[in-house]
Amino acid sequence: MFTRAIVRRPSKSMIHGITEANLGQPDYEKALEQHSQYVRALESCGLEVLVLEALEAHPDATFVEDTALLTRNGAILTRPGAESRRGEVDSIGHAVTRFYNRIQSIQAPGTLDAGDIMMVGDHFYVGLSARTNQEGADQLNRILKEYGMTSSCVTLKEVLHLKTGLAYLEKGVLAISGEFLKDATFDKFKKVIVDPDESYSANCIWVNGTVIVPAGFPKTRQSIESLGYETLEVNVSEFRKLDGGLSCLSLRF
Ligand code: CIR
Repeated sequence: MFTRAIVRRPSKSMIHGITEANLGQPDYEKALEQHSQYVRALESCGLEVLVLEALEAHPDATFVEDTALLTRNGAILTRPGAESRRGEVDSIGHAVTRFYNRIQSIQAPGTLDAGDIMMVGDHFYVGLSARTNQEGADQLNRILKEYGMTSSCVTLKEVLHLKTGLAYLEKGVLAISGEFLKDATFDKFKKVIVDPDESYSANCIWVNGTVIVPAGFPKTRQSIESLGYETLEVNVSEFRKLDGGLSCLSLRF
């Protein structure tokens, strides 16, 4: 179970965030409204949410997930693969010290975006991607070992982050799409197969028994509900325009 989340309000500069989505510029006012709804959804799942101030100097800073990994035994601050995002980490580090005594950091030349990390109990799957390199994954593995946990790597070919295409829904259930469907690494899971025309919804989040899904993907929502989960829909269209989704917008711990 999670008890808390950390989020960060989008900045006006978000319209200049990194993107390959080709969906146009996000609407800042709409993004703010969607962000508030997202916070309310987390709260309705029982989380106490710390809302950090926007960081105008960092257009992508609302995607807090990438900057830290918060585990039950300690925290790890990342070193994001995109240089323009590295300055986000100090501010997250500051917030994390409120909750964790044990904090380590990924060091150069390692790079790691925590959107590439999927937690399954005490094991962490790490995507090697355009953002996360082998050195970053190796450092993470060493830190997790000190924390009494393990990790293994998955090489990405198409999607931005590991959790762009995968979401662990607890109880051995994995929402899975695209390139990961044929990866034997995930054979042991019970799968919710996300249809190619709903692939964005593979980025959904399990929060204390409820699965929060992005609005507008009825097939995925129904497949998840058919397994007995409660679901909640949140519209994150403005964050999708920046290649971001539900998981990217919070650190849940
Ligand atoms: C980026 O490219 O870094 C942001 N525009 C989107 C980050 C999305 N984060 C995530 O998938 N964990």
